Amino acid sequence: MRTDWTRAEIAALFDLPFTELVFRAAEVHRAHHAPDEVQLCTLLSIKTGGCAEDCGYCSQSVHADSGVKATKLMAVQEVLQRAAQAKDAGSQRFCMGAAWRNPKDRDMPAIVEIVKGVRAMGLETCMTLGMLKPHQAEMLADAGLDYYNHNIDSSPEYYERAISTRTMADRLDTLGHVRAAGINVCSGGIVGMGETREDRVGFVHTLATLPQHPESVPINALVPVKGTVLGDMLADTPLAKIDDIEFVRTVAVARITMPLSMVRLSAGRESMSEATQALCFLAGANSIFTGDKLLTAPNAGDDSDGAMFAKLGLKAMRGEEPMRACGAAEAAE
Ligand code: SAM
Ligand code: DTB
Ligand code: SF4
Repeated sequence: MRTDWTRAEIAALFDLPFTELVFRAAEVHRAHHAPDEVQLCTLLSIKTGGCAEDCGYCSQSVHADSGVKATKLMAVQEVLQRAAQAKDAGSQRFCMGAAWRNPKDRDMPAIVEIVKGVRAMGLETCMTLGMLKPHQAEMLADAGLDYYNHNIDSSPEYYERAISTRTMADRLDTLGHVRAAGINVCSGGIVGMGETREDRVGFVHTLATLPQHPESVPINALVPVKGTVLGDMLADTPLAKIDDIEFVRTVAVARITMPLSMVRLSAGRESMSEATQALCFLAGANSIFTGDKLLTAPNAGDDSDGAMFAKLGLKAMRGEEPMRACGAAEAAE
């Protein structure tokens, strides 16, 4: 798969007439994935709030005045109970998030126990715990962690405007440690933070030119939370909200430039119409978060998703992802 995309090529994709862009993305999607299958992932916040980082979009930062209460790391048994419920509801992957700048070594034994327990239930496991040291990535790999989520979130230029307590280079270092440990990479970002089209080009360019594309690419639309820098800014300038068509364009360009990746329609789906979501699925999105809660923000919910899937003729992906099969075939060539 190409990892030498130029910014000009990606900008040219964004500039295509909308129907042409979506058509091309749908062609790429069909060449590598079953177009009627959508992967279902369930999120659980295993440690909420009180995070030292100052990400301008996040309700869980100590720098935000969002009213989110900080909690301790959830007990292993409680996490396993929630994972069992997710499995019963048809989820394929269980994604666990902790509001940490980075995990401390003393947290790792409990995290390892959680990964082993969730995996033993036959669910794919994903963790997002902040920055990792190489030895922590190794510990997660040894525990059998399938995916690590660590988003680059925006273009390198816009990143510095949204976050000051760490750099894009820190982010890329952690992604390198995750790859080196042999864990699948989940990395994407947020659109609708007031960034420009050029920033969205830079965002997709950064992901599509990584030495290996992330296996999962979550695309979040900013959920504006009162008390966060970006949530408040958006409340003052409602026109800054991402346009639905521009959101679909971002999904389509991600699909074209990273053909084998699972592209996840992530946060922000709750306030998206079914028509916009349908366009995203046509343009190559093939994964969602299920349930009525993300980490702290509301999500669409299983009832409305069930109705939407029935209306659109979509079904839940089961078992081995087609992407992996394609990856295996490619490696064998
Ligand atoms: N602390 C870890 C980290 O930052 O990697 C893990 C949790 S963090 C909440 C995971 C991701 O959620 C962020 O990288 C960001 O893309 C997304 N996110 C956080 N707040 C959001 C919001 N209000 N709207 C949309 N996406 C959001
Ligand atoms: C990702 O890209 N989106 C998820 C997951 N990775 C961890 C998180 C979305 C968080 C939305 C805001 C909230 O719930 O606080
Ligand atoms: Fe902390 Fe992650 Fe929220 Fe940033 S996005 S404040 S690192 S929990």
